[in-house]
Amino acid sequence: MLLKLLRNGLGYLIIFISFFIPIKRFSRSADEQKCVNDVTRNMSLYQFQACPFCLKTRRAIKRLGLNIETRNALKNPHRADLLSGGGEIKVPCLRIDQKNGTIWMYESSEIATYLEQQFGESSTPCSELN
Ligand SMILES: N[C@@H](CCC(=O)N[C@@H](CS)C(=O)NCC(=O)O)C(=O)O
Repeated sequence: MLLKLLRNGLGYLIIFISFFIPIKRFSRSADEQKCVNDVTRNMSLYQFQACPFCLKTRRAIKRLGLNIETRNALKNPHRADLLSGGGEIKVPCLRIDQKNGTIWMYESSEIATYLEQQFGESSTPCSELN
């Protein structure tokens, strides 16, 4: 209980500090943004508000200008979905719904790298993929 309080307190302290650390946003044209929004409509981030790894992932999402829905994994139905779909209650987890199935991607670094490769500066423009 005390450990949980301390962990949450520390998490919120990190969120507070990060509020003062600016994020250099990646910018793209309106058409390109629309295309990216269409792609990210099939993604959602299972997370806890006060989790530092989730904060790191949310900052990566913000920096890349992505509209990815965040889902509170402390509460159902999201918690139950994460467990049944991904296999464990660990956050952050990026859910990617595709025609041929759903990918549950754990690990903040892996998620950040994936999003950077898909939507970052060196990625293939979204409009050229279709
Ligand atoms: N190496 C993982 C660490 C993730 C992690 O430890 N997440 C914690 C929350 S900060 C968690 O999900 N713990 C399970 C729980 O609290 O039930 C990452 O970078 O994503």
